[in-house]
Amino acid sequence: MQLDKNQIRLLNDQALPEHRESFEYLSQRLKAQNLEADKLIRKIQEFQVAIPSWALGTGGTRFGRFPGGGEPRSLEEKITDVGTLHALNAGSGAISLHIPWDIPEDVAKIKALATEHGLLFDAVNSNTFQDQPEQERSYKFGSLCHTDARVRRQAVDHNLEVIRYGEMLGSKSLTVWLADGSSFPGQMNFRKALQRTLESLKEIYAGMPKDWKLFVEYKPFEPNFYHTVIQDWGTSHLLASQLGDRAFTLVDLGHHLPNTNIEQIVATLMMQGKLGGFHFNDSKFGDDDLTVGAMKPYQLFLIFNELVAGMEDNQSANPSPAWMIDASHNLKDPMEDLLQSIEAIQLAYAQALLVDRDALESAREDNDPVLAQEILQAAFRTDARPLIAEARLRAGAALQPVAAYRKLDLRKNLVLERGSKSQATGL
Ligand code: RM4
Ligand code: MN
Ligand code: MN
Repeated sequence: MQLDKNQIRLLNDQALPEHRESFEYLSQRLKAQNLEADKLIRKIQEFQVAIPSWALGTGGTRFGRFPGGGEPRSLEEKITDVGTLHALNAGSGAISLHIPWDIPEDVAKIKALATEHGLLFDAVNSNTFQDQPEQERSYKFGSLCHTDARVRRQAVDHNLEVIRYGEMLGSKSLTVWLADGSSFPGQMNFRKALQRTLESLKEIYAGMPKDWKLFVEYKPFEPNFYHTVIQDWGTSHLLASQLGDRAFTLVDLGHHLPNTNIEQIVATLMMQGKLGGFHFNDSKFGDDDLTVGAMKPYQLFLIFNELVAGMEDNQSANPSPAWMIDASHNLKDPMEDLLQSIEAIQLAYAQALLVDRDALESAREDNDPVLAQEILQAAFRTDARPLIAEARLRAGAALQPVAAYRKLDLRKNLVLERGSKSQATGL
């Protein structure tokens, strides 16, 4: 199902008078602060966030799963769903595949379909955290860190295979997230496990095409509860540094212990030119996979404040990070959740673009925390919604994506087309 642009236009027409009024007002306010709305809109339009293929179905917890129906049954249908999201918000122009959940059978057809929807293939993700039915050896006690060289071999080979799939589709990076670790004190030799992981990653790194990047994700807990081999950004950075120039750290917002200063991690990594990828989600306790911005929008803004500072810093050698939403949905319609997430990301980005950086820098140099806070919060408290709505409008997308999704009855149509019992591969 391809969304008809005319339907979006008709809905936009209804919301246009009110939008015009608020956009006009905001543009004037921004102008008074020497900010050009047109320039900001272009930046917002350029900021594209990849949708992971596993986010289109219902997730669930280990206690249960409550699917909503109409889930994509194939990679083609997943691409179509991301296409629908992109048609509505013009901000999710890429898809990130997880192998083996999304093995492309007919590469030419998959590529053509993605192009039809204006989508690129972002980082490919390997999966050595589950055993697959046809798999010879188990990852129960780890993969790249395993004590048995044959298990490590299998895990390395899997990653090399994922790279091959990515190459066929035009991806330029591989994300490695490992569930490796231990659940009981004494179970694993920390040093040996890390050393073996490094050796395995070296092989994967060597197997990447020369224009590819390797993203090393970290996580302090889950599914292992005592130790994870790559527990934090420091461990990831250590590995990335030893691997080489094309290895980077990947920050996933849900992969921190409560109250970790993630914005500081972002600043440090960007200063080192080592922030490669970014996974968005929100949480209260851990890796909760909640809608981006649902819980801590100010923290998201502070993180974007550092991301923007890093991206605008000409001295920093940090390449533009690969942006992706990483969430799996338990209660909401996944499509609505993703629309809300993209909106929250764009909003935080737009607000971070409004920060008066020169004034902030002098407040810092003058050791004036009061003024620094005024400057940051002036940007955070600006209602930037008309700006991102205008960015969408100019790109032919919906002024109000969630409302449009509902008014067009898109979930109902998906259920009619795919049935109420269809189940997507993924978590
Ligand atoms: C992990 C991690 C990875 C994602 C898997 C599905 O917690 O965030 O990025 O690939 O979940
Ligand atoms: Mn992640
Ligand atoms: Mn995660």
